[in-house]
Amino acid sequence: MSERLEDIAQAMVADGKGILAADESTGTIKKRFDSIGVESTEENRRDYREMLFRADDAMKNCISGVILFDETLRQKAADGTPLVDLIKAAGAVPGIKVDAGAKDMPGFPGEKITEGLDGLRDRLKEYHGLGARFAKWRAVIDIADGIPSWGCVKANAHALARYAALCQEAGIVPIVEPEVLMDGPVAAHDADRCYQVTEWALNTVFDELFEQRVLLEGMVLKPNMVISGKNASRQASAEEVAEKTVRCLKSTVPAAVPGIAFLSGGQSDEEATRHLSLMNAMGPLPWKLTFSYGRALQAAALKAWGGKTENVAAAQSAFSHRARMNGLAAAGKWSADQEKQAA
Ligand code: 5MM
Repeated sequence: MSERLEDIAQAMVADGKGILAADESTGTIKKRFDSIGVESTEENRRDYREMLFRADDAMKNCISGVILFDETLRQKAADGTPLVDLIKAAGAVPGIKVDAGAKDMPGFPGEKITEGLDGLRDRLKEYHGLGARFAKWRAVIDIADGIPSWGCVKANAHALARYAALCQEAGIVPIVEPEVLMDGPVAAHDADRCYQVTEWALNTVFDELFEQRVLLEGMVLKPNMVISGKNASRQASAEEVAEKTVRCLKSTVPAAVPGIAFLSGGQSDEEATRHLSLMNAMGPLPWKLTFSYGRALQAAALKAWGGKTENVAAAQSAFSHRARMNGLAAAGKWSADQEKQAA
């Protein structure tokens, strides 16, 4: 595969494909495993992820890249094959989460700042040697009374841009993920409030990317959709989410960016698919629009697996089903009927 940043970024948003976010840190994967009553040991985490990466139908036809956690990038399958090689053999690009997590921001109660810039240049060099060709850094923006603040939006955008510049120096495509959370506490957190905050965050991020001389052609944006908060008194329809998201992105994301790969952020599997498909059906658009889902790609597979070897085939078929549905959505061709037929 070409080593040019622009080519890697294009491969990550290839037609009808999207990214599998399997980069749950140790605490998050433990929560996922707790939900199915499986202990979060290194071996179980390996078995679960190996099951996903060996799901040929999904991996070869619908997945362009996989975001890994540090442990997974170094792990071997049960037969000794490095997990990275399974991903490459399926024709997908291996990626690595490089942020050190969103921590309480000093002086800004209720807000977070993502850490991880110290030593990042050396870590990126090592990750490149281990096969990673893209990376991910997630900034978290909360919505609440008086939140987010300018200080928080600015500091997170600056860190994202510093990270992106370091990635490109190392020959690694940065996924830039400013996530405006949908689980805020306030009833007034409707889709319009999400629109304002998302527009603000994205404008600030692209200002900072420009100032840090980041090559837009060699990055992928991973934003939230413009959606009502979980506790909003009014819930936007799927059509409204699609229309507002596309409008917000068109007003903030330069056309030089090759692709936008959404996070699912707590939407149900089918909602995340429906929204993506509606947006793509609104084309032509200046960039590719696809998925980089964690929960919305894995939830059904995780449940079907349940930690048991005898369930591997069923879990792989649950994963392949979701991946296929999202592959269709990335082309604007998903429908509820197809969902039922394929299931
Ligand atoms: C897979 O989850 C990712 C890692 O989360 P932690 O660092 O908290 O363990 C997460 O960043 C994920 O890639 C994005 O939030 C998108 O995942 P969802 O589930 O929102 O699609």
